[in-house]
Amino acid sequence: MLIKLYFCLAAVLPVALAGSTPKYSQAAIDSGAALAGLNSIALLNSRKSLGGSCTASNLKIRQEWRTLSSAQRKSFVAAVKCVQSSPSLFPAGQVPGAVSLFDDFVAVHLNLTLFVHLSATFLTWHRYYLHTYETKLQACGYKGNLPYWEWGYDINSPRNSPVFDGSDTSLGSDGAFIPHAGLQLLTPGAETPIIFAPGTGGGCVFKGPFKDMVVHIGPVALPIYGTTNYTGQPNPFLDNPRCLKRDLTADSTRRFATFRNTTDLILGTSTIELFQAVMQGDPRYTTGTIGIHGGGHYTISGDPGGDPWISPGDPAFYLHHAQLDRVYWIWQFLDIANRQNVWGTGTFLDFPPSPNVTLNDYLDLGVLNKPIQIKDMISTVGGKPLCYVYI
Ligand SMILES: *[C@@H]1O[C@H](CO)[C@@H](O)[C@H](O)[C@H]1NC(C)=O
Ligand SMILES: *[C@@H]1O[C@H](CO)[C@@H](O)[C@H](O)[C@H]1NC(C)=O
Ligand SMILES: *[C@@H]1O[C@H](CO)[C@@H](O)[C@H](O)[C@H]1NC(C)=O
Ligand SMILES: *[C@@H]1O[C@H](CO)[C@@H](O)[C@H](O)[C@H]1NC(C)=O
Ligand SMILES: [Cu+2]
Repeated sequence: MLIKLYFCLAAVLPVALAGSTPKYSQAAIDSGAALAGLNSIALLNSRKSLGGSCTASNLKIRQEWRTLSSAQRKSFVAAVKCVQSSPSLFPAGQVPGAVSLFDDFVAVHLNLTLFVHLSATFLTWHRYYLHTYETKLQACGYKGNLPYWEWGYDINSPRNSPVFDGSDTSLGSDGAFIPHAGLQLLTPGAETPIIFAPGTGGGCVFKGPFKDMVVHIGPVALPIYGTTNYTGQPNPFLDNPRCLKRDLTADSTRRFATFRNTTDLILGTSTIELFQAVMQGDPRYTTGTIGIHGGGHYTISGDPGGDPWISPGDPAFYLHHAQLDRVYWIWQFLDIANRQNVWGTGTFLDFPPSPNVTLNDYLDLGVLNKPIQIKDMISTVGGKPLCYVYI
């Protein structure tokens, strides 16, 4: 009994020695206790690094979806709907599929896909993109901060997740079930595809918020079930109104986005080069994996969620990417002195070859926000303008 308790405490409350990361038992890693412990260390360390305009009194806290009250979750959904009914920022006629400000986010992501994935700017570009989305929600009257979705809780049944259970306090349900073969993903350079067991949806979101949402942009490269082929529109910027589809795929969560996968990434990489590569399943470094990044995306799947170019067209995208940003933040603040750099070039898998990216380079958000230097996106508490942490 005593021994059991001792191991249990040792797993959950490791001694956080200055400058060194604690050792966790496999059980603590698999249950999420280790990740929670690492989050606490990152929180303590980030509170010591506040800079610029970021102070203890204006520090914002991003929380996991299920820790928000029902009222907070409903106000978040209301703000997303407000962004979806706000006018597009593009000059009239320039992007016909950008019917609302929400679609602008999709158009900008689509436009920059080949520069902000498997490149040096993946983490900081998405950090700025999410921050900008958060400010648009707040401009719509939302008083909270961007929530995140911890996939680790949902590996057995994403359908029953508070994020996707179809209740008024979710982001809407799974898609209606349509019998189909599984996804087959042929990642760049791979010879054999990653094959998933079919998801539990495939059709339109049938219940809860976003049941009647209209998707406008794309698709660009939507996987065709049971094949390694894709389908898309010749001009994805045109308006192509259709329902929001999901295909919640537990096989993706279980294989690529478990507590173990996330914790192993954080504890197993000590350079930004490897951290970003393992997170994305970069084929230049790993094979047979899509990383936690792909793991979360293909848990959502569907249209637009399963199309890498336009995945921000599903409101769940932002909670998934906030979790990725949280993992980046935890990793950084376990050794912040050594984790403020970027590595790589500005093109997808460095194709076509391009110069190394530096901290002085700018991140482009098109119509959504002004260009900003990467160095201002490195610390979430740097105050230029970021000032948030995760709990
Ligand atoms: C796409 O990016 C180019 C270059 O930055 C820009 O000129 C163009 O306006 C962008 N289009 C959209 C739809 O964002
Ligand atoms: C996939 O696309 C290729 C090339 O367009 C085509 O030859 C093949 O028949 C397609 N396969 C399936 C299963 O649709
Ligand atoms: C992810 O974690 C699960 C156990 O939680 C493990 O079975 C799987 O092999 C891991 N995947 C990768 C790519 O490490
Ligand atoms: C780009 O970065 C790589 C990795 O650090 C380095 O080996 C290479 O020399 C750099 N290239 C240039 C042109 O600076
Ligand atoms: Cu992206």
